[in-house]
Amino acid sequence: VREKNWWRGAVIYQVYPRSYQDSNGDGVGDLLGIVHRLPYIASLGVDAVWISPFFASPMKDFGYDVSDYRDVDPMFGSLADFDAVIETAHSYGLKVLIDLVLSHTSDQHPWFVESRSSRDNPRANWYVWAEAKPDGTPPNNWLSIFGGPAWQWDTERQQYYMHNFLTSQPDLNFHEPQVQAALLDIAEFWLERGVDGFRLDTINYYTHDALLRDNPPLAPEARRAKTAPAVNPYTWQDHVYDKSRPENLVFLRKLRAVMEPYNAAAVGEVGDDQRDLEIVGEYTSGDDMIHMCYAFDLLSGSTPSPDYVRDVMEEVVRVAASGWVCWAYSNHDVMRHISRWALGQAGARAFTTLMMCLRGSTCIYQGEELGLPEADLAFEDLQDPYGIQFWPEFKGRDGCRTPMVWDREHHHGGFSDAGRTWLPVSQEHLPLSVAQSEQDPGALIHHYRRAIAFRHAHSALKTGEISRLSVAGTCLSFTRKDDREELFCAFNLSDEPATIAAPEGPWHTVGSELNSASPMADGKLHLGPWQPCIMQRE
Ligand code: TEU
Repeated sequence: VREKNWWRGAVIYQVYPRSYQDSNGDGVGDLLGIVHRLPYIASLGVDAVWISPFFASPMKDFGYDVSDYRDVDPMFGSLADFDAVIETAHSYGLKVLIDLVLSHTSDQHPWFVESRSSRDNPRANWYVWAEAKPDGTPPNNWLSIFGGPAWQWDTERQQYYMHNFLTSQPDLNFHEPQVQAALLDIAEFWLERGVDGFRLDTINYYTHDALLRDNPPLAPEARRAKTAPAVNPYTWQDHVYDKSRPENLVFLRKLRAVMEPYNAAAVGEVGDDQRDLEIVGEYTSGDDMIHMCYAFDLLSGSTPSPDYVRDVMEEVVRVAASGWVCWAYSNHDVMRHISRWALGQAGARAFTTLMMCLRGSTCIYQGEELGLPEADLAFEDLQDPYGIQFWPEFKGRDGCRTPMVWDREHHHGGFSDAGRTWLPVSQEHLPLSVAQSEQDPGALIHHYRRAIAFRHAHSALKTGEISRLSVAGTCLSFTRKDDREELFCAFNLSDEPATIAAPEGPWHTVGSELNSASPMADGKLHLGPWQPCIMQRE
């Protein structure tokens, strides 16, 4: 039986199955490879593992284009292998979240094959079909994130269909009740198979404006795209009609109801919206809504300054106070944060400690615990269509998707026995491999373990409120408090030493294993470069 609120404050480890561990020598990772590495994942002390899509797929978007939601792609194994993932994970006390991509399917999905075959078949209304304008151009100005219009002319049906992502990823029509019912059935299928919940892909894209109104342009100064690169014209529109529609709430409520008897948890991805935290608030507030949402505020942009982190956390308090955010610094879509923020070891450690002290749940992306930088790939190596489209201004998502490095002494760093792997193993990553890191007491992985354990040892960090957010020079501080304890957390986010006032009252330093500073006799906190100070009220 699952504890009802296990997901609050949980640490979730994201596995990108193509690149975790290859068990059959074809150069691509698979489910049995994950089974083999679950003891390692458990050793990090995380609560759950989120596995990116492993469903049957033509792999145009590497599994985010599903052609059968109820089967495993042969490249990744079989349903029996998936059962082994669940069983092994559970035996180590790990929850399993799978990645449901419900907003769109592959164009090879039988639903789409049928839907495009005529205008009056039983699934004719399952996708978003529309007439051309009289001059033959698309029905409106909506754009695909991956480049070009969001509309593709279909020669079979002689109509346009909508796709937010690739042309091979047609959007399902959530205005059609049968579509919603079919998707809820799929969720139930996996819950029955034993999953502990879902990472829900692109939940704010589910529904579109039924009147197909044009998106208004966005003023240049308002272009604060959170994930799409600036070179992408997608960032020039205000996406009020093609996504983040109020109707999404209705479907999310139904999904929650399906999950409820299983005590399962969902983390929904709210992608690329100017007001993403507000949407997170709408989607996660109340017991009938989904549990948490993944926000992009720490997943993009340059090194977060203390002011930026304070502003984001204050915005959460303002617009999503009764909701629940799931934070991440890295994932399979963005540049690895060590490179994006140009962090050294000390900086990486500081941001890890900070993450474990933030209010919310948290996702760690495979290899982040090793401090892997973004891999540098040649154009010839690229696999991601998004990168190929916008190269060289935007290099795409392959640099964060190269294979995991297990042991530099082994072929392909221990990832695979194949002659060639789907993306090359980064040579720069080899010295940081798991085996090498385990033997190096100064390696980042040990800090991840300590910081995760620290969070688990403090109920205030998992579920407590956050308050008194403040910035002094290069230092950010706040308190976390529940009915058991109150913690003061301060972080010097810079490579220069800094001094701040210690909080008033009887406090003692905790977290010496995280290099937490102690107050000096003068009542001040002298923080070394990147040093935190965490204190507990007596
Ligand atoms: O990503 C959604 C999303 O917001 C992306 O557009 C994101 O902006 C882009 O990948 C930024 O680099 C999800 C998945 O995480 C991604 O891998 C898929 O390609 C996408 O949905 C379509 O399913």
